[in-house]
Amino acid sequence: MTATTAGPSAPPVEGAHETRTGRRALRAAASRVLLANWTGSSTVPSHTLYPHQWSWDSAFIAIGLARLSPRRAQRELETLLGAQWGDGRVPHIVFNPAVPHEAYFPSPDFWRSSTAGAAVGAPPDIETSGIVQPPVHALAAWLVHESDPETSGRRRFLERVHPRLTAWHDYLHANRDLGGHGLVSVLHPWEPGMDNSPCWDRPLARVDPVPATSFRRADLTHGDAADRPTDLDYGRYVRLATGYRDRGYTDAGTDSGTGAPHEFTVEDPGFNAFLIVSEHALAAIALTLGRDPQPHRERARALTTALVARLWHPEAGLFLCHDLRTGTPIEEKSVTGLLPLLVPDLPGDIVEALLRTASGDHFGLGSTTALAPSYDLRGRSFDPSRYWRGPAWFNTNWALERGLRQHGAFARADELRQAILASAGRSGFAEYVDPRTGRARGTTDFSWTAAVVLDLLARTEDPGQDVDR
Ligand code: 9WN
Repeated sequence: MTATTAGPSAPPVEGAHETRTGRRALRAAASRVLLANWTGSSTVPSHTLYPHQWSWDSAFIAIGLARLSPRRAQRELETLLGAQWGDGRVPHIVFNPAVPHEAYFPSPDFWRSSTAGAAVGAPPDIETSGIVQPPVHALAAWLVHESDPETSGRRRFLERVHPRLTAWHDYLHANRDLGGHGLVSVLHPWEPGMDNSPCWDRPLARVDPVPATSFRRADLTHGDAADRPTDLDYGRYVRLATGYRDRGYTDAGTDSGTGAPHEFTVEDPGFNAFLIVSEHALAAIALTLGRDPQPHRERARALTTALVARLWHPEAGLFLCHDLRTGTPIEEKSVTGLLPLLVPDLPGDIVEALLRTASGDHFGLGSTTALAPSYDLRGRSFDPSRYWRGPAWFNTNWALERGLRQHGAFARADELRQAILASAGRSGFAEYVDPRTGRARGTTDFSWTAAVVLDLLARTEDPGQDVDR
């Protein structure tokens, strides 16, 4: 891996999705973002703010890269899976040794994976973080394969990734059902990928923050402080990660059903929805390889039952996170509670309710907002700019588009697809946008924004596509 520098920002592409020429321009612009963010073996989310490889980013990136270069998409996932730990976990960051430590906090010398994680199988020769992110990878591997089965077959891509993806899911099932209820728990707000969501405010309030003077944030060098978490949040993130590291990244905690000894243990609907979809993808992969798909289907079925039984709240009209330490639901409406739309076997009344909630006052999809916000428009903590506390993100909207289409809401899926394309192009492939105005927030030239554009364009009639095999 080499450390590469950022190229010029993508200029806004206005109304590009509406004509054939426009779609070609949008595709070219999105391709330039991914090509510029490629480091030789994987893709950085952003050269400035996130100069390493991130786990769920790589899954979305691979889905988009597959439309550009199936080989590169395969490499993206295989690089990530190459950093898998012996216990099966796929770390949330794989560090590029060529990038200086000051470029991102927390850096490898904070996580110390190769030493602190040695007992649970952290690789000795690659530095990574020790926490995880949502398991979008098997879904990504399947979509990468499907986009070009011939190249995938020739390169034996599925054969190579299947054991690693299975080990990853095994880790989650065996080590992360911290409540013992058949759902996977997250033990740090970075794990569900929606770091600063108001859903974490209450469980995080119990965590004693380390002083802000004890660490040096790198994100504020590149990002606007109004778009990012506060120092107090960071103090708590650091406390939780330090505790996990100092316990050798061990997960034991199922006995009490409260997730002890972890101070923060939450069952998150989005994380579990991605796991269900990825179990279905593993079933499809197993079938393609002539192996038994049944264990994956069985797991998907059991997870779906547990998801509905534990996290569905009809009075709220969506799924809620569940705080294992207090044994109570977290009464905040977040886009994570809509993500189970991705799950194929969801009961019909729940699908109907989710569709109503998505377009109702709290998310405004298709009425007051073009893209679903990350958090309740009417919530006490709504902030249109700050990180996961209101802005609309492109990966979650891509997932919702897929969920809408899967459940037959074609017109709404088409509308959302057009909105994603328009907003991504207009915002210079922003990390996230103000859900009411579409104004770019966070960084630009953001990889998964470009990736979901490439995927959605390829699913659009006449995308004007050339693929490098
Ligand atoms: C911490 C890389 C990642 C995304 C997360 C997003 C943000 C990191 C940070 O960036 O998190 O993992 O430094 O804020 O919240 O979803 O994977 O794009």
